Amino acid sequence: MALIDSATGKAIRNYSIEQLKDAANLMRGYDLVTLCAAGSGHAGGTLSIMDITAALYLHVAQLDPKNPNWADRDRILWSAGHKAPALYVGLGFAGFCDIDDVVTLRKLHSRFQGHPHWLKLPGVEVSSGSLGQGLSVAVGMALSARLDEKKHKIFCLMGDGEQQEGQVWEAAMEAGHFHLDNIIAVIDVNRLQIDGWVKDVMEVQPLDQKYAAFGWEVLHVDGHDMKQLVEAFDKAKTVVGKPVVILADTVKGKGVSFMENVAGWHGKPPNREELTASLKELGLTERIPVEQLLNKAKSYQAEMTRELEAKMPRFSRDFWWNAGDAMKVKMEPTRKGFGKSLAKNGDDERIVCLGMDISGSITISDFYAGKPERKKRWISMGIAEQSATAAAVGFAREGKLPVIGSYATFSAARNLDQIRVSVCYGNFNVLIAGAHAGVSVGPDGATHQALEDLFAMMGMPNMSVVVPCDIVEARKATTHLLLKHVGPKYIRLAREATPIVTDEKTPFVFGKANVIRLRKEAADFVDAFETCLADDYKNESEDLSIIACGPMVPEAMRAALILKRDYGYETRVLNMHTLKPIDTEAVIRAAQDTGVVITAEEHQIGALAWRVSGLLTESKQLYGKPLITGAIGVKDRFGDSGAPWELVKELEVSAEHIAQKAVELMKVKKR
Ligand SMILES: Cc1ncc(C[n+]2csc(CCOP(=O)(O)OP(=O)(O)O)c2C)c(N)n1
Repeated sequence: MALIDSATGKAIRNYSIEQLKDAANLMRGYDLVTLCAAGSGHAGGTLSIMDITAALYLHVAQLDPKNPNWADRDRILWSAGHKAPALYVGLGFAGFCDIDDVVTLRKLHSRFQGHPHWLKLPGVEVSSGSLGQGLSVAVGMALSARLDEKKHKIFCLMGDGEQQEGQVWEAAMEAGHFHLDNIIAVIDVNRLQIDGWVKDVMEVQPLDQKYAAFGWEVLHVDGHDMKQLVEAFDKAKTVVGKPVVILADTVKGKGVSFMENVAGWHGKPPNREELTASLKELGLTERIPVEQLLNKAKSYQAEMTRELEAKMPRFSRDFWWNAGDAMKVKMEPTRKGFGKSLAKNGDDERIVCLGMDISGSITISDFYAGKPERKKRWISMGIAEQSATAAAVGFAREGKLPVIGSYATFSAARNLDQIRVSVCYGNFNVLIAGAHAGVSVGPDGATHQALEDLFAMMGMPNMSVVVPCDIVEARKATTHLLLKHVGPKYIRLAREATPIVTDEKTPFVFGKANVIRLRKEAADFVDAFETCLADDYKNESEDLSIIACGPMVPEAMRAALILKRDYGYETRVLNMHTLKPIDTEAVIRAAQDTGVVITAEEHQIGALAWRVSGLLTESKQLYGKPLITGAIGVKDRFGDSGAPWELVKELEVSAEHIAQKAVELMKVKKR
C-alpha cells in the first residue's frame, strides 16, 4: 500500500505489477512530451529511472498526495536532480499535481523547474541539482526520524556517475556508522554519464563491495523488472541495523531504441519527429493527448512572454538585438573562445586539462579534439570538483599549467575551500574556467545559474579574475591567462550566444579597461562604435559612464545607442574585462569626467558595483565632487528556469534596464 489517505489510513489506489508496468510506460511517454515541449532537458536518465519512479511513487512509498507534508510519510530524495522530469511525472501520476501541467517544464516561473525546487512544488522534499548532496540530506532526515521515534523510510535516488562525488562517501560512512536502517538508497546504474561510459570517465565499481565495506546491506536488481524492483523494496524495508542500497541495473534511454545506451541523449530532448517515433515505439501514440499538451505548453509560454514584455522599459522603438536597422549583430558563446585558445595553444607540453564530466559543452575538450597526442595530458577526473581542484594544485606544484572547468557554480563554488586554501593561499598557477555562468544556462534553472561566483573569486587574495565580453575577447583572455599570467586565475564564460563586439584589432590588455564610444550610424551594430584602451582615451566630457563586464558590455553599448537616439546623451562605456586587478584609473577618470557612473553586471549586484564604489569612495581626486551612481545586476534573488534572453529581461540585466537607470540619473544630474 503506497498512496493512502493519511486521515483515514485507507488506500487511495492499489497497483498490481502489471498496472505498475503500464504506468511506467505511460510515464515515459509524458516525460518525453514534456521534454519536447521544453526544448531542453534530460531524456536518457529520466527514461532509465522511470520504472524505479513508478514503483516508488505508486506502490512502495507511503504518501498522501492530498497531504504532502504528512509527518509519517516516507521521504523520497532526488539527489540526481537533473532527472526532475521523472520526479514530476511520478508526482503527477501519484496525484500531487495535474499531470498535464508538467508540460510547462523548464519555462519561466513554472512549478516544474529544470531542477526540483521544494518551495515551488508539493511532494518535492528538498531542492537539488548539484550532484552528490542527497545522501547527506537523507542522513540528516534519518537521524531526525530516530530522534522523533518515527518509523518512515527515507529513499534517496542517485546516479552511478554521481558516486564520483566524494560527499556521497562521507554520507555513506555516516549512514553506516549510525546504523541508519531507515535509509534506502537506490542507484540508477545505467553505466553512462555525460562524457561517456562511467568506467572510462572514472570507474566507480565495485559499488556492492564499497557500500558493503561502509556497513550497508546491498541488493541487486534489474531496474526495469517491476516485480524484482517491488520485491527488492519490500526486502529493503525489513532490513534492521544497517542502511540499504539497491543497485538497479538500467539502460540509459530505456524504451526508445535510438536513445538507448547513447551518451549524447544525456541532456537532450526529442524534437517533434523524434517524439512521434518514441511514442510509437512505446505503443503510446493513441494514449497521450500530445497536441493538447504541446498547445498547453505554448499558451503558457505566450502568457509568460506577455507578462515579461509588459514589465520591460519602453523607448521610441524596439532596440533589441537584430530588431531592424542598426541592431544587426553576430552572436556566439564566450565559452567557445576558451576552447579555441586551448586548441591553439595545447601543444605546450606544460598544459594539462582536467575534465569534470562536462567537457564538450564547456569546450575544454577542444584541447584534445583531433590531437590524439595531447590525450595523455587530458585527465578525466569525473564528477569530483573538489578533488580535481586540489589535483590541479599538485600539477601546478610540479611546474605544469593545469586548467579546470565546469559550470561556474561547480568549478568556483562547490570547491571553494580547495580554491581558497590549496590554490590561492599557495598562490598556484591554476586556470579555473567558470563556464555557463550568469543566466545563460537558462532552463536548467537557479541551481545551475552562477550569480554569486565573482564575489568569492574576487574576494580571494592572489586570484585574478577576467570576464570577457565576447568570444574573441574570451580567446585572447584565455591565451593571456594560460601562457602569460602566473598565479591563480578565474575566467568567467557564458553558455548562450552573445553579441560579438570586438575583433582581432581590438586591444586586450590584462588589467586595463577599454573605452567604447558610439560614433555614427551604421547598418551593423558594432560598426557604429569605436574602441580604444582607456589609457589612450581623451576626455570628451560625456554625459555619463557605464562600467560593464562580460556579456553586459554589449548590453551597455546597446544602452548607449538607446540613450543617444532617444535622449541625445553621450555615454562612455568601459569594458572592464579584468575585474581583478581592476583598472582603477579608468574608473576614477570616468567618474571625474562624467559625474554619473552606472555599473552593469550579469551577477548579483556587487561584484562589480561594490568594487567600483569602493574605488570611488577611496579616491582623493573625487573628494568634494558630486557623483551620481547606479547599479544594474541581479537583486539578491535566485534565478529561475526560462530561456536565457527571457532571464536577461526577468532579472533586469538588459540594455533597456541600464538605459532606464541612466535616464533616471540624468534627471538628477540636470537638477
Ligand atoms: C556537482 C555537480 N557537478 C556536475 C553536474 C553536472 N551534471 C549533471 S548530470 C551529470 C552526469 C551524471 O551522471 P549520472 O549520475 O551517471 O546520471 P545519469 O547518467 O543517470 O543521468 C553531471 C556531471 C551537477 N549537476 N552537479
